[in-house]
Amino acid sequence: MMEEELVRLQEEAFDSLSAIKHASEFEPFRVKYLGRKGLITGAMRMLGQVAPEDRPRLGQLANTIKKEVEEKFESRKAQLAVTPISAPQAQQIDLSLPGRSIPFGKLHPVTQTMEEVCSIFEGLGFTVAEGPDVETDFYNFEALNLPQHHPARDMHDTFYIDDGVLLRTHTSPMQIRVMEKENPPLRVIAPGKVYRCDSDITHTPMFQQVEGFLVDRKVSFADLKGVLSVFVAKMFDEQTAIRFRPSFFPFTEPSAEVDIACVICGGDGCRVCKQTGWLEILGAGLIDPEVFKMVNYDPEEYSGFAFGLGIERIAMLKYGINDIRLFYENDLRFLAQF
Ligand code: 2NL
Repeated sequence: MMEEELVRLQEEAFDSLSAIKHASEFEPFRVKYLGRKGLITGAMRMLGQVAPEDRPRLGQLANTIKKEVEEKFESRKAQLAVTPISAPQAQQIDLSLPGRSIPFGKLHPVTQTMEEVCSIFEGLGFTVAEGPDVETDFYNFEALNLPQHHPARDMHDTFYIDDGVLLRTHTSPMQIRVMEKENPPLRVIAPGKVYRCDSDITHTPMFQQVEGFLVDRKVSFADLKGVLSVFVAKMFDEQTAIRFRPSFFPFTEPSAEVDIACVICGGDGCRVCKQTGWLEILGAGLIDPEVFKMVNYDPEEYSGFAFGLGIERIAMLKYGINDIRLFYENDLRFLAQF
């Protein structure tokens, strides 16, 4: 009777040892079977009640069982401490291989160029003003000396949303909003997306622009030349030649287009500069008195300059890209190069 019970206890202990899957299960096992109040210890204590002639045999059996359970307990513990990778799996894993590298994202080349342009002007004391992409006809055209039916409006192939509501064709509306609210002296740049219904290798329907203006007493064309020369020196190369060509914008008078010596051939003439040696990078001028009247500034007291440049155009020159549409195709093979 006692013998059967001892053997069953051993089987039970062995089974539950084999079932152990986690190190945290060993201590409860030890307490249950091998502890001072455990099942095996309890069975040994019962030996005092068996017939004296059975006692040596059963005592020996109980000792053996206790020893075997203790041994299996220790070996199971050791086994679980180092669970080796099973053989077929071990052959497939080459522990000497380097880890997989995680690809880094980066800023879009147009964003990088935008940040560089803005930080140059911020370094010259300009503050940044941002505003809505959807504008009214008044801020986009009227206030900039482009009345309804003015022929110069044709230059800006406009996306209209509603009567008098449109996608801004330049960021100048933001400059008007600033001048309406604040008084000179002012030094402000307006970066952002602008929209024109136009698409070919030098035009996308959406492009990005930075416009800047400065208003104070006695601002002259020389101040404009100084600021833009510093910009070109910082953006391109300290030695880059710069020239101003007479031009026309409805919101500036006089107006100029600004060229830099070709970044490819250095001025000798090549395909990029169409053999002229020069590349146009921005438009600028002295703010037209008519614009000042629209924001209630006295043109007799104040003068100012303004300029506008396309960010994609600057990025194309800086990185030697010949098709503006590449910027907006989202091809990682192109974008990963910057
Ligand atoms: C270009 C030429 C230009 C301006 C933008 C401006 C803004 C105000 C008043 C007067 Cl509020 N002018 N902006 C002036 C001259 C040229 O942009 O080719 N942009 C890409």
